[in-house]
Amino acid sequence: MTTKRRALITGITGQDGAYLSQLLLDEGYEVFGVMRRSASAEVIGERLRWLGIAERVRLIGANLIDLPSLLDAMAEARPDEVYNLGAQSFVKTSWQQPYVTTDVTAGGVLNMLEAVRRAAPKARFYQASSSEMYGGSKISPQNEDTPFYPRSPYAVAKLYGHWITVNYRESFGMHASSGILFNHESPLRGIEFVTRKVTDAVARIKLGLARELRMGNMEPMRDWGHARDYVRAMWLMLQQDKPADYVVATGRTTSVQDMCAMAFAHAGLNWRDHVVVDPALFRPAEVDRLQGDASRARTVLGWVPKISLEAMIGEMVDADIERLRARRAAG
Ligand code: NDP
Ligand code: GDR
Repeated sequence: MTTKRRALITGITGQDGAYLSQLLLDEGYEVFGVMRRSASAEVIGERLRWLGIAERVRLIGANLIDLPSLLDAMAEARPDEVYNLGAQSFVKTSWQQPYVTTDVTAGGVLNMLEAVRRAAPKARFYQASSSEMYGGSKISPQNEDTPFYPRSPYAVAKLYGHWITVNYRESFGMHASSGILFNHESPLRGIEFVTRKVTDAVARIKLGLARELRMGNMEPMRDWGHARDYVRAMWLMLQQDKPADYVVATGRTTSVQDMCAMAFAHAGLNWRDHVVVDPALFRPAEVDRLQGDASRARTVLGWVPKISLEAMIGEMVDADIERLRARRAAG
């Protein structure tokens, strides 16, 4: 009998953690996840329940800012692969809570690398880096060699996480890879992010529960893909003999306004009838345009995205309509 491979995921209760868990379970892994203590634990497992896998993953109480708890998590999970997806991941919040963002999103990576080095030295490590690190770059499309220019406390923290991962790989020979992932979404996206905010509003308007959607800056352009496609790239990175850094993107960039128009049109609505631009929702510094060049991921990993933006936005609108209908039916 072959023993099952074991994976430990931080951020397992988030969007990517849920889809990655599903993929790893399908691949026959035993999946462990770090969950931070919360008074609302039953709400936090919602995404895993949505995918029907909550009973199949093993949750371990730990926190990215608490190294002893991470060492204990390593000892319990004895992982072959570690995916560090946990973070304060909302860019706008990073201006309101820069210290929390730095402690978790930057310092948490160092804690994880130390925990792996000390307690699971053979494990392969994945760091969830971000296209936000390119921020103000004037070079487009962006690839692994494009210089970084972070434009938020979040992006600065991610840049630290990226370089400390590279440094531990080069210093200690760790199998540590950094995935520079561009925006990816799904029906499990947090409601504060722009795609889900829009698809939820479209569903409310469609069902007569709301009339208006207040938006921030409609001009920024993003390279949006589907989380289900992107977690496959994470896994592929850790299946390689050699660790490396990879851009993961679709190569197509779309404005917030065009994405918005797409979502309304999917429900037979016109965005111009409902959207109000509110300057109070603008960010202190904006990232105007992101577009990734995922040639390395395509060549080395054989990774290509399968789900189009139109299909994804349609899936998200339909899922939000379904959720609201179910809530209404439940009273
Ligand atoms: P989410 O915001 O959905 O999930 C974040 C996860 O981190 C949650 O499980 C959260 O737990 C956990 N977490 C937050 N703080 C701590 C802490 N102190 N200790 C332990 N866990 C903590 O993010 P996504 O799934 O969208 O993204 C996954 C990762 O990929 C993040 O690092 C993000 O920054 C990065 N990324 C995401 C992209 C995207 O477009 N989605 C693109 C590029 C990078 P809880 O449920 O308790 O809040
Ligand atoms: P982003 O995602 O900051 O790119 O970070 P988000 O969806 O929050 O914003 C995308 C763009 O939309 C503009 N925008 C609005 N955004 C939000 N959230 N709400 C609004 O009302 C609104 N109006 C306009 C924003 O200004 C921005 O330009 C995401 C996160 O998942 C990060 O963790 C990840 O690293 C990056 O993607 C890649």
